[in-house]
Amino acid sequence: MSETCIHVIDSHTEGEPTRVIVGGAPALGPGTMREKADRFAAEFDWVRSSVCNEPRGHDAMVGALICEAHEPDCCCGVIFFNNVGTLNMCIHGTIGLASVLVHQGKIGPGEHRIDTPVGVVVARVNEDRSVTVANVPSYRKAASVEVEVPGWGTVRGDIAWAGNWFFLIGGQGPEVCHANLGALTDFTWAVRQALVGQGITGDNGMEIDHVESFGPPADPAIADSRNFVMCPGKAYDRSPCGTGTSAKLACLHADGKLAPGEPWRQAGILDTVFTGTYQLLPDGKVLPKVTGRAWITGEARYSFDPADPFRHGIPSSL
Ligand code: PYC
Repeated sequence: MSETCIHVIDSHTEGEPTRVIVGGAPALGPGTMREKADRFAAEFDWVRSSVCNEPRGHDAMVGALICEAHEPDCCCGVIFFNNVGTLNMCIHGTIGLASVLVHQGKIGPGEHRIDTPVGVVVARVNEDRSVTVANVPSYRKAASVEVEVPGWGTVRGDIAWAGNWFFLIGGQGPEVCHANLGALTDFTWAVRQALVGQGITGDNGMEIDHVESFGPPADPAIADSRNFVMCPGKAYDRSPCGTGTSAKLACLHADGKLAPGEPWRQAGILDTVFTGTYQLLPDGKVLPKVTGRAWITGEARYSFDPADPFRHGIPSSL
């Protein structure tokens, strides 16, 4: 009855879910993590959809496929994916992955190199079970870029790379608070579509697929800022978004507003917090380090009944 069985362990990182495939995944063969991610997208999209989409998942679900690393000295490689496709990088997911590996007894406190499609990141499991992720080198590409957004007017934002491409907006659009989830979704999605429509991209024409809006924190004793992050599948990040926090660090550095090593406490829309710092690299880019916590929430083995029309998930309505 079952053509295959996929074994997953679920967690959430400061509110944002990660579903790690720990067994039953297809082998992706040799190559770099980018090549493996491209092969996963081209040949095994049913795995992504089975894991992230309804009826097993939902629009906010982020999946993680553990692979053999290509780069030396890594404990593993990982491909992140969501309701619509693969992600370049994901820090909340890396914190979730490291916490799952700790849960399984595969790693302990200390530093662990993890290979991703955009480069090697280092996850440090701290004694208190929080995880600090040293991201890929990050930078602000452009400041105060204008985009005409139908229904919202001219919106200005910074464009930054931090493992994903971000458009960072401050002081425009709906107030960044939980009561405004619908309006924030409409605003940031309209910005994302306008960026695509007006050909505003990251380097090498890469799509800016994350839009981040900032406002003041609920409590300045706990955080320096609060964000709302729109992800590529039109779901908002329940956590403060680790790559989004990294992009913010790159912009704060570029504006001379945060010194290397100085902590930045980034709250998300649920008021959970990632703490970020950065190190300045010789080429002027920054190396962000983001700390957060994940909790294991469950474990499942998926079966695939050939008679079930939705065994490979219901495609996202996007
Ligand atoms: O934490 O980097 C992150 C992330 C990206 C998309 C969702 N979370």
